[in-house]
Amino acid sequence: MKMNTRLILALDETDGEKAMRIAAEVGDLVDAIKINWPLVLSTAPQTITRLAEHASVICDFKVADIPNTNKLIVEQAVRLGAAGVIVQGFTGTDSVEAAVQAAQGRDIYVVTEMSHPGGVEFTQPNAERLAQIAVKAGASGIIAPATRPERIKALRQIIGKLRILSPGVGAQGGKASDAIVSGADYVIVGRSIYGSPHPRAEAERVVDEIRSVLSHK
Ligand code: OMP
Repeated sequence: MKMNTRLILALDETDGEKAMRIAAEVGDLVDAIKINWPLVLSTAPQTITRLAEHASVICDFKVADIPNTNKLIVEQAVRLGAAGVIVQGFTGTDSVEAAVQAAQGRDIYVVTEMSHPGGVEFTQPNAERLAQIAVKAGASGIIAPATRPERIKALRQIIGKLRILSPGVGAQGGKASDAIVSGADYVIVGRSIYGSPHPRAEAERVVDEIRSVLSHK
């Protein structure tokens, strides 16, 4: 995945044609498009391949299974054109390692502390261990919450140079600039872009906000 605007679009739009229109409209403004179950299930897995014409595609399947099943899922995502896949870490190091191997050089990202309020119940107390599993298994990076930027800083201490992708910006209340200043490499933004009447203008606004803090870093 390139590192230019540091914006990743979470395309959870369930109208397939609208999703493709938005992908075409903002493709040059994003470093990747993240696809999750809502769009895959409302269209078809081949949507991954179609989106890959506009940007690198990250499959957010939050894969959470035994090593063999993780491997089978990641292989299919890669076959369809995924540049990265998001997996859960609570399944253990062997399951994440199986995903990393199956990805054959594509990126595996491990979920640590989740961005929503319930993320404090189970994922927050275990986030440091999940980040350690990401490091041990050879993942490319982690997912960490823009809604709690101080946690991005804490998790950076554990993962060193691995990448941090940070969701929770906009609709969930987090700020792109806070996440980047706290050490995120990329921010993940969904509803506030694809749900906007002017998705491109909103994406440009987020990119400008990110650039304004990067120039001071
Ligand atoms: P918006 O809240 O609409 O900006 O979308 C956020 C996107 O990031 C959704 O696709 C979520 O599934 C995803 N996400 C989180 O919101 N919180 C997390 O802790 C982890 C993820 C993720 O793994 O991407």
